[in-house]
Amino acid sequence: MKDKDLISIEDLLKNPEVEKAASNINQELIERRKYIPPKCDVFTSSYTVLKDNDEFKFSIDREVRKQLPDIINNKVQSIVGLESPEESFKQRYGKKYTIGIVFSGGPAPGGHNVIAGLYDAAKKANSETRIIGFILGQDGIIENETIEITGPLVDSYRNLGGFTMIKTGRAKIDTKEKMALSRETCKSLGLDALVIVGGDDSNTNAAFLAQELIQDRIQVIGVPKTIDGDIQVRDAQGKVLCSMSFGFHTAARAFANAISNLCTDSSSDVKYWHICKVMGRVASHLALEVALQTHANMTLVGEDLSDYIDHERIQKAEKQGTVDYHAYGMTLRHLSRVICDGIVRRAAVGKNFGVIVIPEGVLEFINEIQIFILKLNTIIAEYNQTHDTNFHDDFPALEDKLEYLRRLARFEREGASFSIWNTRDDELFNDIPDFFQEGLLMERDSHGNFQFSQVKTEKVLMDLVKDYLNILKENGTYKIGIEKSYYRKTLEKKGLDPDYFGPILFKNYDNSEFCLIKASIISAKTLKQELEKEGVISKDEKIPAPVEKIFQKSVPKFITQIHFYGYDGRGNDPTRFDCNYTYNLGLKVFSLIAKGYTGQMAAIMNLEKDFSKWEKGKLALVLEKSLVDVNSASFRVVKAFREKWLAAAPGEDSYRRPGPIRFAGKSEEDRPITLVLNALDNAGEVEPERETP
Ligand code: FBP
Repeated sequence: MKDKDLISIEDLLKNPEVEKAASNINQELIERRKYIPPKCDVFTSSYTVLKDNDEFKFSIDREVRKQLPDIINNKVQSIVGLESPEESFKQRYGKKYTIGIVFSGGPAPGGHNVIAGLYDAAKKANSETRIIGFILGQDGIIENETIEITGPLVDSYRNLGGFTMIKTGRAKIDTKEKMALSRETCKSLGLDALVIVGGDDSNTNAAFLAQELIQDRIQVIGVPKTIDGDIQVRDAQGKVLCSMSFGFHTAARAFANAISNLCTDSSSDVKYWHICKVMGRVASHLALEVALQTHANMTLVGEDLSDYIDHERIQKAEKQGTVDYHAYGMTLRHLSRVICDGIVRRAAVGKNFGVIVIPEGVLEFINEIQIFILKLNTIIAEYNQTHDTNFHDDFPALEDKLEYLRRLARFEREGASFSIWNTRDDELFNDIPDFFQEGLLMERDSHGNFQFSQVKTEKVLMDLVKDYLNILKENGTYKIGIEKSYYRKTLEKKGLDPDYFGPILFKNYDNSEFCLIKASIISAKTLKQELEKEGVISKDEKIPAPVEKIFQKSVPKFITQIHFYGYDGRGNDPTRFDCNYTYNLGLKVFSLIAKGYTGQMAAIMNLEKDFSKWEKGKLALVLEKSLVDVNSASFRVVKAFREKWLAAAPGEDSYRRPGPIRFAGKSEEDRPITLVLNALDNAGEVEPERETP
């Protein structure tokens, strides 16, 4: 285009289309901000009141009872609506509160709606009530860094993802000093209540903070969040109090959409295996949901692997009169073999492509790696404690760290007192690739957690897979199956008789739709030898071109594309399920505060059912992470369909298209699939999906 045809930059920037493109307010944002999540029936009443719910029983740890004497006897509460309570109740309910709120840990879609729900309920009860946000996680409490949460601020974040409004952090109030500073902050701000939105650690911490602040009459309420889906609270009899933390559905749906697109691409261009690592620090809940959403060809579930026993190896050892201790527990090598088996079987029916889902925390369930992680965690913690410094500052480079470990192994060899790191550990550790050593030795997060998201788990596994596939290729067992009709056409076109060459080239010519070249033919040279042996060609003759073409087509190339799905899904705008769930959690938090409770965790029951049956608030105190239950309905379904989804058979793959998260419109599913399936075990009945109001 000539210069004189160009619109001037001044005019260009004034153009309404350009203004629209340059604005950060688009239609999706407008619709999201406008959306008003429906309220559970109980929250449509003028007031809410809490009633002890004796259905739930807990076994309480003696030490916890000692440390949390004033809150440990809290009962699970159910919320009921109230229209005309007594005057004293109205006064307490409508009193002017100052409420602090903080996000803790990784962002989870829906957090802003917890604030919105709390804000709306609190302001409805008394418009003078103040909501104060602590900035950047619990550091904000320790350091008294706050922001006033106003109506316009809340409105600008309604139904939006992230924790952007007040940010988050991973600090913990875990020392007497930090506890004292936090208490000071809460008192100086005149807080009536503090709301901690966080994971299992933060909610457990919240219970201790509640105990500490009871003397100041400051209530502490926890709200369970994490995309990992590993906060699932049950009572001692297994009754479900909280079946899913918020954020899980959105993250899983976002991952599933991206992974489903890869299924479509890979089955179109048929040349890549896509390796998709999905977040979930330890538990594989997200991977399981993604499997149900997408029907990817292979999905590893860590909890399933940890149950593994290699019976074949045990029997072999028994026959030899020995014991094979390595047969007990999954090894990386064995896992790579399982993956290779799927790849080889698909290749045999012409599918040299596919999608594998690997949970971020899978290494936690591989026996040999678990032992390394445990040992290294202990070594680093002991070092820090003994020297009152930081292991990683003292040994910044990998070589320094390895040298320290070598020293430990030497002490052990020289008969010094018991050492956690022995020569065998050191040898095994030195056998693994540098980048993986570095990953295993990397700094733990502030909660002492091993940071799986920083380790290239998929690379570790796929390197082993590639090595083994090369071995299988060389011994002739990894081949691409050639469709018989294609083979016939190719040979006939050049006047060759396919039925003559078929039994010479293939091991299954007579009985299969996809023909596999004999194991002994692994190169052009071995192909020629075979043809000579069978008297098809003489030493001086060339391999017939169509035969060579068929052979070349049978040689597999294993090309991978590696993906990590984590932060992207964690930052997604919430699904309607998460919007509604979190808004009602916020409303619930205010009910707990208005009734004067402390040391409680807000939860919504019956999430697996239709919205009209979502229920009230409940409580739990000290939380533990919950893993995927391999006896759950959702896992059993995935296991039952494993073979179908691997699709190592002629014909189409069985991929499912969940599509992108649709905020408006009718086609968005309204709850996570795992939630619905797991409820089948508990109740035997599931509410049909209904359009969300
Ligand atoms: P939370 O447990 O705090 O909710 O965080 C979960 C998570 O997203 C994990 O899935 C992931 O392993 C981890 O956070 C990543 O941590 P970081 O944000 O520090 O990289």
